[in-house]
Parts: sequence; C-alpha cells; structure tokens
Amino acid sequence: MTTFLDPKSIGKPARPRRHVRTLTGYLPETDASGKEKWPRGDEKVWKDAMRDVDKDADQITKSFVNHVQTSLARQPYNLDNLGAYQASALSVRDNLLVNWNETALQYTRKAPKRAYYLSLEFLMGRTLDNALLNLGLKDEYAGSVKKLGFSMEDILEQERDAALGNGGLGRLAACYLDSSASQELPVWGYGLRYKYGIFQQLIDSSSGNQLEAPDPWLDNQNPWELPRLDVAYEVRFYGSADRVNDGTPRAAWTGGQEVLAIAYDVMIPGCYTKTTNNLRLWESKPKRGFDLNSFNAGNYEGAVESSNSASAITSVLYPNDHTTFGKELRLKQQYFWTAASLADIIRRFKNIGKPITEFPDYVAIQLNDTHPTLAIPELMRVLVDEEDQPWATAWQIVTNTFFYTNHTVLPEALEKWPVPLMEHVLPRHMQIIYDINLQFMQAVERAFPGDRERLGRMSLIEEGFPKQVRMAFLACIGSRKVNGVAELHSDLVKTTILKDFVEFEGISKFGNVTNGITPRRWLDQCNPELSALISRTLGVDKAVWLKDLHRLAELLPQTEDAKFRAEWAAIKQRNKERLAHHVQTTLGLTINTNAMFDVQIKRLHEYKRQSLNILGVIHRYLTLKNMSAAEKKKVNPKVVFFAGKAAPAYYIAKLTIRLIVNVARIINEDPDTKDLLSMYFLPDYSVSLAEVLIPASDISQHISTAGTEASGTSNMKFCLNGGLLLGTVDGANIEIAEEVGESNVFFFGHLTPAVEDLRYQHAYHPIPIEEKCPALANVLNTVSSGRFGDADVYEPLLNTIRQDIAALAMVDEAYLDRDEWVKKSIRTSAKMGKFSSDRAINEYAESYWNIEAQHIV
Ligand code: NBG
Repeated sequence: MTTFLDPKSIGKPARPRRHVRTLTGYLPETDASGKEKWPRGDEKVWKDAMRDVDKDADQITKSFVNHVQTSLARQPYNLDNLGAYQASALSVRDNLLVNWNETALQYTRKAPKRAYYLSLEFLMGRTLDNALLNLGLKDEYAGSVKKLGFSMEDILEQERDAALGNGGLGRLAACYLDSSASQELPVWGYGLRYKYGIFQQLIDSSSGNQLEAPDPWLDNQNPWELPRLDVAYEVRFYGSADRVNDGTPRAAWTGGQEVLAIAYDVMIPGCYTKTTNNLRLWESKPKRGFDLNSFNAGNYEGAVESSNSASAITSVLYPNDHTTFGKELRLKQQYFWTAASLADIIRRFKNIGKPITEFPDYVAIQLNDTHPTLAIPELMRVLVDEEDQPWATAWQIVTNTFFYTNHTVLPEALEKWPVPLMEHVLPRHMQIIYDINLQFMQAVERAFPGDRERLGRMSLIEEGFPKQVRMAFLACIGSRKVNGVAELHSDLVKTTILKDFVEFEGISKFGNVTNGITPRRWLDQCNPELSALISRTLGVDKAVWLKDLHRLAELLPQTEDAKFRAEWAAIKQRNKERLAHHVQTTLGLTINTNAMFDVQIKRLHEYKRQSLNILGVIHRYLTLKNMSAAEKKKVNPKVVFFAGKAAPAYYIAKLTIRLIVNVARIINEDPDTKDLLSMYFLPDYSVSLAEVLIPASDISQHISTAGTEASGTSNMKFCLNGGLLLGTVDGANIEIAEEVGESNVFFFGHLTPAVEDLRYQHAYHPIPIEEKCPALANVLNTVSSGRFGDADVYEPLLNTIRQDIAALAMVDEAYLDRDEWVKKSIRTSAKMGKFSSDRAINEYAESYWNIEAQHIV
C-alpha cells in the first residue's frame, strides 16, 4: 500500500479496470522453427523433478503421510479421522492439480471456443469420493489408508458438503460441470464463494418448527479450492454516470464504492480423462483495506464500516428458492459476480490477440436463470465505454455471446428490480437498459405498428410505482437462444411468459434442453453395489456405461431372470438397511426395514405439495385405526420419509414442516398402527443425505401442481436407482414416463396434454373433495378438529390441498406383487439413459455454444 496519495485521485478510476497480471495463461515461446523453447533453467532437471498423477499404492501412501507430516504438522500419534480426511484430500488435490494445469495449458495453446456457465449457485456436495472415482484411484486410496489404520468410509464421512445452492438449480449446475469435464468440453463455471452456504436446518423439539443456523462450511479450511490472490478485479457500485456527448454512446461512470473480487479456483475433474476444468468462485474484499471516500472525509469509522460492507457482498447465499425480494445486497451480489466474471473472460479472450468483434467466435456464456442477466448491460458497458465500439456492433457481439436458460414460470420467481434501486446502485447500467429498451421498442413498433398494448407487455420496464426492470425479458432479447429445462416447461415458456417474444423474434430462437444428472454421483457413488451388479451384468468396466448411460437398456432382458431380480432386490434391501443405520446413528430412531420406503425430498414449497403427501399419510393412519386385526394382516407396512428446507421467511412452507413433525410424533407412537405405518422428517437435507436416501427408496413422490415444476431432477435420480415414481403429469415426469412406459410409473392427473391450450390443459382443475374422496375429506376435517394440536394454524395449509389420493392405493396394490414390482424397478432404471447430464451438456455444446471436445494428453 502506498503511503503518499493525491487526495484528488480518491474515488476516481485511475484507469479502466486493471487486472493484476499473473503468470497464468502464458504460452511457451517458440524458436524460428516453431519449436517450443524451455522457459528457464535446465529442461531435464525440471522435467525429472516434475510429478505426474500418482498411480501406485506406494506413491499414494507417501503422499498421504507427507501431508500428515507437513501440511497438517501431525504425527501418527495424533491423527484422527478428520486429519486423515484432510491428508487424503490434500493428496488427491495434488493429483487434480497436475491434470488441471495440463488442461489449462492445452486450452491456452489451442485457444478453442470456450463456454462459461454463470450460476449464482453450485450445490457441489462432497468432493473426495467423486475425485477418487473420476481419477480412477478409489481402490488404490482405500487400500493405502487401510494399511495406515483408517477406513475410507469413515474418512469420506468427515467431509462437509459444499452447499452453495438452494436446490435443483444449483445441483444441476454441479452435474453440468461434472459432465463438461467428463465429455472433455472446455467449460468453466463462475460463481460466488459464499462464506455461509445454505443454512443448517434444526427442528425445535417442542414445537416442531424449523430453526435456521449458519453453515460455517469454511471453518476447517477447504482443501478443494486454490486461492488466487493474484487474480483480482475492481468492481464499482453507486457513483454517477455521465454521458460523454461526443456523438458516441459512451459515458463515464465514476465515484461510488469500489470493491475487489478475488478468485478461488475449484478443480473439476472429468471421469476417466485428464480433462480437469475450473470453477472460479469470487470473494469480495474491500479495496485497499477500507473505503477511501470515507477516509478522505476523515471518517475512519465509516471507512471501516464500508469495508465490512465490501466483505458482506459474498458473505451469505440467499436462502430463497423461487422467490425474489428486491434486496440491495442481492443486486450487488449479482453485479459483483457478473462484472468480475466478464472482466476475467474478456482478459482471457484478449490473450488470444483477436479483434473484439470476434468475441462470440471464442466465447459462449450461459446464463443459469436470470440471476446473471446484468452481464448483458455490463458487456455493453465494457464494449461501448471501454472498447469504443459503436452501439450496434456492441449489441451484435452481446446477442451472439449469451444464452439464457429459464428454470421456472412461477410468477413470484421472475426477477424484477426496482428502477430507483438500479439507478442508485448501477447508474450506468440503468442508462444502458433504457437505451436497449428504446431500440427494442422501436423494433417492436415497426413489426407490429400501432399495437400499444404489446409495447407495454414487452417493454423491459414494467410501469408502476416503482417501475421495475423485467430481467427475464432482458435475458431473452440479449441472448442468442433461450431454452427451458423439460419439454412441457419449454412449451410453457414459449406459450406463456415469452409468447410475445416468440411472435417477435421467431420460434427458432426458443428451444428445450431436458435436464440431466450425473450417473457418476447419482449411481456409482451413492449405490456402489448396484453399480457393480450393472457392470458385471453388462460385462464391461463401469467407465463404459457411466459415460454412455443408454447402455443400461441392455439390462432389460434380465427382468425375466429370477436370479438377477433377487440380486437386484437384495441390493435395494441393503440400501434400506444402510439408510436405517444412518437414521439410527444420527437421530437414534429405529426404522422398520421390512416396510415399503416412500420418499419425498425437496425444498418445501406449496407448489410441490408436500401437504398433499402428508394428508395422504393421515388418511392412511385413520384407515388403519379403523381396521380389524384380520384386515391389518393384509396391509403392507410403509415408512414415509420427508426431508427438505423451507425458506426462512416462507410461512406456509415452515408450517408444513411443523405439521409433518407433529403428525409423525403421534403416528410413530401409536401401538395400534406403528408397525404398519411410520413417518420421519429427516432434518438438514443435503446432497449427502440424498445420496443415502435415494438408493433406499421403493417409491418417491413428485406431485407438483401440473405446469409448475419446470423439470425436477431428483425424479431422475430415484428412477436411476430403481425407485418407482409417483408423480403428476408435470416437468420431466412426463419424459420419464415416456421412456420407461406409463405402466411402470404411477401417474395422476391428465396423461396426454392437448395441444390447443397447454396452460389450460396442464392447469389443475379442482374437484370438490367431498365428492371425489370422502375419506380425504375426513382427513381434512380431522386436522381441522385439532386432533394434532393448533387446528387454526393449519387452516391455510389445508386450503392448498387439491388432489385425491387414489394413486397411493394403486401403489399399495402394485407392491403386493413383489416380483412384478422388481421388474418395474429394473425396467425403470434400464430406461434412464436419456437423463444423463452428459446428454444434456452435449446438447448445449452442439446446438447452443458451438464448442468442441478437446482431448487432453
Ligand atoms: C428449478 C425448477 C426445477 C428444475 C431446476 C433445474 C429454480 C428457479 N428452478 O424444476 O423448479 O429441475 O430448476 O432446472 O430453481
């Protein structure tokens, strides 16, 4: 830090955004013949000393022990499981870094077109097991730590989830990174390094209410990230934007608050390939320790405060799923992240030495929902104000660079930012958005002369008090292509929220990429026994089918083989026991593993209708209560599992948790019924908990109101693991049923969507409960009567119940024929090839980004 400073410089940009140069991204020099020159020193000495990926047990053991002694400064005498985890992780990371460096060098050498996945959420879960699998070193490490007196299973259990996401959207981003690397595609992720990820959920033991505690996931040093303190960018907020008025569209944006974005790199290994991509997460820091504006005014305390405010930008993930709150800090997060990411992308592009107009030939940027939409006006700002590009050229570049994926049509989730807030925080971007809108409105007017209503509907600015910026519309017009995440959802995007835009821009801009999941984590890692059975049966190494999931279809003939069915069923049984063991050790509860396991795990949301499931359970309970002993003998025991978090301010969602917990209390203790029906709410749902729950499920519930769940991705995970699906005609359920055949799923609602009016067809048509199902009406009345306490509080929840429970009866009936059930289970799993995230990422790569696989040698 300098000691002398010119006060006039305070708050003025010294020069356009400056990147502190590092030695990354540099290429070897070549001699006259084009041969690469060794940069310095003796090439042989260097090369002899450089390491490769560890292959044999000896090297692995050495590296583990070396990290124990040096990185952890410990000894065999004081090494616990946590220490052993850390040493394993650091040793595995060394291997990842070798590949990661090699990948980066080759990308720089070849300068292929790259794609960047901008996501405000990456729900990564644990890393160690995945890294070992992808490196192909699972057995070697397990053997090595065993000789040192540890068990790999215990070591894996020590890792804390990286939970930088709310739910499906963030987990999808994580699956897509895994698939990009596995498919050897040059794709980087960009996100935020939140100090606190999604909150930890606790259940108040007296009321049953959800409580939230912070998630200090970084407390035990994170071995999976590489701090890049030298990769830093300045990001500005507030201040003023003054148009230059020299006949160009330029403006000068000065003053305000400047903060630093510091990079943390997370290695993303591909499965059985050297390709190891990068996820770059930004952390905010005050520039020069504290804010110079306050410093100048002699306000030291104010300066310290605003330096806190700089660090606050990346301190916490917003725990809202499908809602926007218009909070200033959230807007700052979005801009901070998009500005730093774009600056980094532009710098990398400039290293290639091509004119800026060729930017879209080298760069594709995927906007994961509207959260990164500010990247559109930000790229305009850089091109116009800093690169001196004419407006039309800049817009041409922008609209060839971005791609926008919509993840919901729920109105409360469509982002809008109040114009006064945007003007205050990002004055230059607000000008740019107005300028974009002006040109856009003129173009719409030319296409539909005199259609004033249409102009109002399509404007980027929604009239009202205050006016609001409609981010989905900005994302749409600023992108080359727009897609939804399942067929029905993509149709709904085209026919509802973006209908006017389809009419204006043409249908070819709008597409569908059905979501997918990575079979590495969601089969091989979470269900190793099933994975082994599949490899044995197909007669190939797992690497083959894990990267070509359609090969699972070869299991189909096995449905007729009784021995295979028995093995299949035995694995499901052991997975149920594994879950029971987990619940026993974590919660001290004993679970009946001879029961059917019925699972619903997802964010708590009215549209997902956990309330419907819970009322089904109460209905079952009341029915059992009225049964004779003889009747009860014919009933199949059932255990119902729930897990999921509610947004802290979402009243109805929290109330649903409370109801589940309190109903479970009564049911699980009732001697008349507890052997036949029990129910558990497992607190603090996470990726790791899902990995235990999913392989153990016989049936899982995906019962959103039709037209509301864009895709759903856990439905795919359950089915891949041979769990059957009970679902509504919604999202990816429809495509799953198409693949596995409707006779293998339990559907309710309309089966075949009529074409004329999708919205209407898929919307839910209430039928009076009393008429449709007197039993359910009885359930509702029982809750209302106060039998489970506090009848009044549950009243709003009961109002959201709209469907009948006949499908559950079908499930019961089907489960009685266990042989047929196992056949359905095998058929389901065998037909999940389509839902690999490898397929999805290749669709993006080919039809959207136009990038090619790079084989790293
Ligand atoms: C969610 C949808 C899910 C979908 C995931 C991933 C948001 C805004 N949307 O149905 O609700 O599976 O995105 O696409 O989180």
